[in-house]
Amino acid sequence: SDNLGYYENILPNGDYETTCQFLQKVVDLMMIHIKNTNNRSEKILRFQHPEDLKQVLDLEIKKEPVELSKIIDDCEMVMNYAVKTGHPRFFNQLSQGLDIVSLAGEWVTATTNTNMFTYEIAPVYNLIEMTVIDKMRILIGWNEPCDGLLNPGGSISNLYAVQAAKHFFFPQTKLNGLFKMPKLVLFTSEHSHYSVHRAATILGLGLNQVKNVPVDEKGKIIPEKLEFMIQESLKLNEVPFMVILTAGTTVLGAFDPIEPVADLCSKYNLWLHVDAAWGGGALLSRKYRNLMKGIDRADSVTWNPHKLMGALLQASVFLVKKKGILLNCNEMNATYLFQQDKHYDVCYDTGDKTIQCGRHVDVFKVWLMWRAKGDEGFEKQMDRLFELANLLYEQLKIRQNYEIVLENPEMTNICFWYVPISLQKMDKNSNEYKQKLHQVAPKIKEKMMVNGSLMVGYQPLDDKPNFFRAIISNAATKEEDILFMLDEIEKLGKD
Ligand code: ABU
Repeated sequence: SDNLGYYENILPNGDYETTCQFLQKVVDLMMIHIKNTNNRSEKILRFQHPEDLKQVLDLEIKKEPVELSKIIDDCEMVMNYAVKTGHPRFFNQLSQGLDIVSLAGEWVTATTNTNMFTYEIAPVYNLIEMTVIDKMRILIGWNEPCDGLLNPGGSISNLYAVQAAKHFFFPQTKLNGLFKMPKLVLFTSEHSHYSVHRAATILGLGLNQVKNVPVDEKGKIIPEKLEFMIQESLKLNEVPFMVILTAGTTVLGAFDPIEPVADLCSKYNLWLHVDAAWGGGALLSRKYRNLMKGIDRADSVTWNPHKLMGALLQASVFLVKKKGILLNCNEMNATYLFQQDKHYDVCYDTGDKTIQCGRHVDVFKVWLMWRAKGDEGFEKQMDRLFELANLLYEQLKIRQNYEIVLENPEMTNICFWYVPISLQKMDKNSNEYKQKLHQVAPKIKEKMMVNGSLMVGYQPLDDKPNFFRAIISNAATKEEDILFMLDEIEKLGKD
């Protein structure tokens, strides 16, 4: 079976048996990767610097074909050097884990290889997308059927939000662009995701028209400052049209207060978008959904199941309360694709609502895992993540080499400094201390990656020197992994 020969031996022109042997070998390798991902004694990664990695890999696409056995080796090579993002000690990104049902969904999706743009070629997937959007709509608390799409990432979902808000208030911009328009201004917090700013550039509003509202010590937008800034903008004859709040900021995990900002949006007639890309999963928990109290008052919401809910990348949902707006914004009526005289109800063709043409099937793996867990299973999963985050926080409080960045965090982002003994006696307000502390996390991070034992992200924020941000969103993580993280950082960070 090792002698599979070349590409022409497998389907569509070769035989089914050779195809089975070839794919079985790839599946066997994937099963080893899955096993290793869940094995704590396996490394998370085998780090190589890019120039060194290039030396050990054979990446060239040659003129002549390579044998299928070599193609299998290529698959093995990729998995050998892949970062095991589902490893229980991977705390680096908001998206973590390797949910097996979601994986099955992704395999089925790949096997059925289709495009979401029409019901014609993706009938079940389009019905499933509508089902998932409606499920999320109910959790948000909107009473009427809404509109929505799965998109390639939260940044694109936020882009849809700005586009929808602009179109709602200024539909003429679809034809005229911003020609002869006043300055259209949107407000978001200093700690919101950078995709908000990028959306303003993509849509031609300009970065200067994004006003960054100050946050409090917990990283939450300050509604009084927001109102002041709206009024200042009006005095300058600008046209405020939108506020973007964050439910779970990227670094601190802060939840902006939705109710008072929704009041301001009603008062000044502004579109309210809530970027719950990260925090959205908490809506599945009765204990934590109140973090987003008032989200039902939003005009639109971003919610990424590939983050807290642990769906495989990628799965980002944009939901919008006003039905029809996505089609109005984006409709181009390509007659080769969206014929209106098809023999079925063409409202099930979703393609003309999007900014894409081809759209990957992201929804199946989300739906499949949700079915497998049920709402009850997801609620348990969410509560467990918060429980583990709390354990980490409590441990940090009692360990003398750590300092907490954000007291009483609301989300499963736990931010902290490791303070080596040599720095512990220094004046914490001195520049020298801050400069030295700033260098600690990158050094420890390098050691983690070279060892392959642990991955935790770090960053500076405002005037704070580099600190670790541990994200708890992996269903594989247990108490022992939280303790390991802190022990390992102490080990790697010793003076
Ligand atoms: N929204 C991008 C996620 C960034 C992170 O994983 O930290």
